Amino acid sequence: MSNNGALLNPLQISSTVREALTSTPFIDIHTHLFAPAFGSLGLWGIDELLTYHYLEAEFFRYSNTIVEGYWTLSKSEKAEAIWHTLFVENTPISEATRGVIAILQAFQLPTDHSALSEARAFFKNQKREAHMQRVLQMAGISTIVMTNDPLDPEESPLWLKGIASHNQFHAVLRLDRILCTWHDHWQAIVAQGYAVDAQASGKSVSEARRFLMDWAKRMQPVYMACSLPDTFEFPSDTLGGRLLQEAVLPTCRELGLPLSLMIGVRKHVNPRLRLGGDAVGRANLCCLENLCRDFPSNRFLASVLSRENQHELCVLARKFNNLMPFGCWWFVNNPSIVEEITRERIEMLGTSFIPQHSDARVLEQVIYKWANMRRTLAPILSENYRLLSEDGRGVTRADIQRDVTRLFRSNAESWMNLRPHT
Ligand code: RAT
Ligand code: ZN
Repeated sequence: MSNNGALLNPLQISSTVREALTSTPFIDIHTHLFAPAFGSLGLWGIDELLTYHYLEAEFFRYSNTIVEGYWTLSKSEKAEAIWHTLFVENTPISEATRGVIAILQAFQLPTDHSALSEARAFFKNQKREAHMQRVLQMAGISTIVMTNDPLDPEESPLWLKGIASHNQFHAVLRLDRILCTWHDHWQAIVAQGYAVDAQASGKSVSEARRFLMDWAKRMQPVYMACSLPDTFEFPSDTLGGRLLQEAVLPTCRELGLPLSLMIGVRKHVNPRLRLGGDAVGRANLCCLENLCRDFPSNRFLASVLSRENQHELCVLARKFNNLMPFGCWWFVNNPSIVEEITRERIEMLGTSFIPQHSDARVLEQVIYKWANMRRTLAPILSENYRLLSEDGRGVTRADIQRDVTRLFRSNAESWMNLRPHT
């Protein structure tokens, strides 16, 4: 029997799991990162890391700075204020602050009170493309899936001009402005040459379909996506419900693309905090049940924001094989909750889910977010293999490698129609 086929003892299981998690390049299926051709839309470096909206929200827990005053500061002034408040005057033990420390440490930069100027000098000296490759290598990821909004005033002109594809970055056609805020954006669709109106009446739906088709041709997306409120219902006799049913779902079917639904965000509960001002609400996942049942030829990727919805999502995935749960999103992307969700998913779904995405907005965040996932997952997987061995089915190195590949590569590859990596 080859080494790969030998049964492992508990110690060997743990080290093999760690090895497989370290050596397998992951696919990051939802980020807000951009390929280099998108220029300044792609954020990187220490000032961007410090002004991440997760940290901005934490900053106001400690600082008396008036929110409106904060927004008038320059990027570097904001970064300095956050550094001083969260990293000097307080101990950075929250998940998001610890992430910055882990990044500094990964580049062997100082992590103490005086680290900011050295970090700035370091990032200033990096050449963008080479730095990007190094970061992906450090994070152990081969492939990044972007979030691309055809109605974003900064992004859409780049696509319309034509943007070179990049073999490590894949596009996603994001639909929030179409499905959730049509009233504010239908005119931008008109400006791009489509005959839609404010009520999405008449030929608006077929024009919206033509819009999606044209953008899909331009972006070659791996899926379409929308983030939805906790109050989302389907079916629904609303403008968004109609556009989803009559424009988005048929276009996804025609193109063989999955639709990713991220459910449970309560937008702008504190608008003064801007991006950091959204909260969470428990959703009624009957919407997902109805979609999966009534549209069996559509495939759905789903992530839910509320901790209380996670178990229900696993149950639904057991009922519908056109549903793929993915990631631990935003407020549930903390080690204690990731652990709980991932245990639950393995127990209920085996390896038929996608455990994590980074949601990185700033390039270097992939380093700590993926390190955290590997660290949280290693003992969980090891324990499951130990239990399996105890129950009578020994595990081999080949079993473990197959499972890790499935969780972090091939489930995503097959759902997004990506050619497997060789
Ligand atoms: O996690 C985040 O950064 C959020 O602000 C959202 O962007 C969310 O991930 C989304 O894609 O809507
Ligand atoms: Zn996101």
